[in-house]
Parts: sequence; C-alpha cells; structure tokens
Amino acid sequence: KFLTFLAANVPKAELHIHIEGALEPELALKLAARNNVTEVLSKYDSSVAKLRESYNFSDLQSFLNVYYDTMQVLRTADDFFCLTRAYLEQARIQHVRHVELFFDGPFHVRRGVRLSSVIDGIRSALENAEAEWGLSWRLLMCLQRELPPEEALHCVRQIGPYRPWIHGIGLDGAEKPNPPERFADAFNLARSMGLHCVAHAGEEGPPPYIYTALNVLHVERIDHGVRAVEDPSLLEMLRVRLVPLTVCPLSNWRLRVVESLAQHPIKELMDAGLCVTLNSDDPAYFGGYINENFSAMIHEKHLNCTQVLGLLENSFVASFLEPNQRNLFL
Ligand code: ES4
Ligand code: ZN
Repeated sequence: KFLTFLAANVPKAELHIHIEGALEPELALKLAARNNVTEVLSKYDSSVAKLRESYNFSDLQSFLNVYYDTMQVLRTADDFFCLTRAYLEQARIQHVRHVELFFDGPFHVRRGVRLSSVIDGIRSALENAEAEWGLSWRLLMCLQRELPPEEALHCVRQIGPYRPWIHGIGLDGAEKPNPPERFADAFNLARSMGLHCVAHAGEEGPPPYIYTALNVLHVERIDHGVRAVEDPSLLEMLRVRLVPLTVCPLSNWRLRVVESLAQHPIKELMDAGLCVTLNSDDPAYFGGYINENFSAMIHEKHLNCTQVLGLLENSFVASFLEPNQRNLFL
C-alpha cells in the first residue's frame, strides 16, 4: 500500500521509546551470559522462544513484570551502549532522524546500577549515531511511579553532573493506583533545573490522571493519553494548550488498553484537533518499531494521506528540537 511505503520512507522523529523496551531476547541472553547473571532469566528457561512466549500480556502490569525481569541483564555502561546501538540501527533503517529516548532512572539505581553507567552507555551510542549519520537526539530520565516518590526525587537530584546530556524527565511504570501528583516534588525540582517535563497518563489510568499531570506536574506532553477521548472538556484543554500526545498503538493493543487496533481512538484524538504523534514505546515487546505502528494504523484505521503526513509533521512539531528545526523536510 502506497501510504505505508510513504510513511516508512519519510524522515520522522520518535518521541516515546523506552530504551529498555528495545531489548530483544537475543541480546538479553547474550548480556546475561557475559555478565554471569543467567539466573535472572532462568524462569524463562534462558531461551529466546520462552521469552517471546511470555510476551502475551493481559495488561500493563503483566508487561512490566517481564520488562523489569529482563532488564536485570543490563549491568554495565557497555550493555547500555550495545542496547542503544541496536535500537538506533533499526531507527536508522526506519528513517528516524530525531529521537527522544527514555531510560528508567530509579529502577536501575535501586538494583545497584549507577546512573553514570546508564547515561554514559546510552550517550556514547547516541553521539556515535549523531556523528555517523546525523541523528539528533534528546535523553529523558523516566521516574517509576510504583517506586517511592523519594527515590524519584533522589534521582532528579543526581542529574547535576549529567545535565548537559539529560534534557528532561518523564513518569512511567504502573499507572494505577499511582496518580501523577505524588511526584510533584521531583517535577518541581526538574523544572527549576530547566528540564523538560513529560508524563505517561491516561494509558490505563482515568482522565483525572491527565488533568493532574497537566496542572500539578505542568508537563509539556502527555505520553499515551488515549483515555482523554472519554472526556470532551479534557480534549478541549489539550487542544487549547497545544499539549501533544505521544501515542503508541501496538503498545495499546498488546496491553489491552484497546480491544483491537481497529478500535484505537487515534482518529477521535486527531479529529478533536490534538497534536498526535505515533511511536513504538517498547518495540522489542510489542511486535514492531515505529514504521510498524504507522502501517498498523494506516491499515486498520484507513488513514488518508493528509492524516499520515500530519502525524509525521507532528513528530517534529511536538519534539524538543529548537523551534526552527521542527520541520518534516528540513
Ligand atoms: C511502559 Cl507501555 C509503558 N507504560 C508505562 N510504563 C512503561 N515503561 C515502559 N513501558
Ligand atoms: Zn511508554
């Protein structure tokens, strides 16, 4: 189909990708062996097939269980380098020219991996891609909402030395029953440091979580936000305030946020006048990278050319690039 070909080959930005969610089972097993931590994947028989078999999720928590298990194999800066390099190879093939990448700060710190290892490894791979093929990038530290807010605050305080390479913070993890306002202190500190602020909200959680992400955390973008369709006045607020949504259709489908791809509310969100972008979220777990998310929506929602080009343009408009660089064909 022509539009799928077009979307696949046009330059684009990806704004919602968790680097730990790009850990394919093959690399996970390789890293487990080299770090002598094969036991962390033993409940999956340390096999690619068993790991992939476990990627049959019933909700967000059932995914997070496997995701947090698997990322235990990431120990050293070089592990994060290899992981990021592997993702960026796919991104390059899919014509991603700009990426805004999340990593899970508090979770890694809690299991004894230093932020310096995480950030140095990811950053090296990003800088290589920038030098080799002109990628532009931003790096955002996600705070895990199921962990204590003090751990989130502690991680934001630790950003100092890495400030040149950390452009913002996000909020991810188990959404219910962890509303955004619990993390007001961490977000206030981040904002005072000049960091960009985004948050996952309205993925599994109800519309009020989107309101508090906007009004208490003062986020500039909402990650997912698909449940905003349930609340017309919230849609209006997102439109008037020009708050973009980073939507991840394959993720929503695999985590049963929507019953089927055909029932995804992307058109309602676009028709409400919102700045919607398409992203992969956790491509190793949800069956596709960014172009597969485009093709899924083009096929299942019968998007027209204007809608597809609008999504591609929005990926730059909604980015944290300099305003004069937020252009599709720059
Ligand atoms: C995530 Cl899909 C999703 N939702 C919330 N937190 C996450 N962390 C990684 N993927
Ligand atoms: Zn996400």
